[in-house]
Amino acid sequence: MLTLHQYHLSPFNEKIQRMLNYKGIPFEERYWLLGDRKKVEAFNPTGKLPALEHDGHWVCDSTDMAHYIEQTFPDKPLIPDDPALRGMVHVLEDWADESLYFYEMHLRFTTPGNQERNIPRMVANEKSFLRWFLPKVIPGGIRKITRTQGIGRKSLDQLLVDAERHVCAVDGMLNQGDWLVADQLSLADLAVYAMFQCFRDADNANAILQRYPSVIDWMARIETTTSGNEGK
Ligand SMILES: N[C@@H](CCC(=O)N[C@@H](CS)C(=O)NCC(=O)O)C(=O)O
Repeated sequence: MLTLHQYHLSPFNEKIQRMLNYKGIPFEERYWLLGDRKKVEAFNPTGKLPALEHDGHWVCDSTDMAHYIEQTFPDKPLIPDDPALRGMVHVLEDWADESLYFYEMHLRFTTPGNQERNIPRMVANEKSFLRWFLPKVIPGGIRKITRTQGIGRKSLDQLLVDAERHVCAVDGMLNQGDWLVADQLSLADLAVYAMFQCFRDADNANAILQRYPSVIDWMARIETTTSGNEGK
């Protein structure tokens, strides 16, 4: 049996959930609280989630999980064999995980209006002290991360210009077909989708998405093709 261990509201959950849904592989979900960090570190020393447990075997990074799933359950492939296409899928997945991720996180959890709505959702299941305390420290903690990464040093206006350039890039890629790489759904679509799905929870980023109907249609296509029990 597969168990996906997750924190609430992480885009990386959705990338893996949709991959498993598409391949028709049943899995259980276990959600951990931010207050459970020590228990999480017992199976993943980085303290990060998601983590995948498969009959006692652990995989602890969503990219590693995606490759593990693809190797273990090769039907309905999501990572192409062709080296050029495989390279393109890798580059797009890495762009989503290592660039778009910081935009969605910064916009959802540190910008006015979005922060007040999304942080309570993130901590809704924590014990009462942490439900009170975490909203006071999470925005500052995330700002520290994005300042170190770089984007957190830009003005909000500049960040939104960048975000629109990213959405526009996907819009441009969709001029050539229904999916980002070649003519079929791949891990690249799921990774980028997962970040744009989080953009929807930030009013300023969602307004950008809404200006690109081909991107909205592509997101709907992914939802139809990979639906299951995701979205918690
Ligand atoms: N590269 C990792 C990133 C996972 C990640 O950053 N997860 C966040 C939640 S969105 C996390 O666990 N944060 C807690 C922490 O950094 O301590 C992956 O692809 O799985």
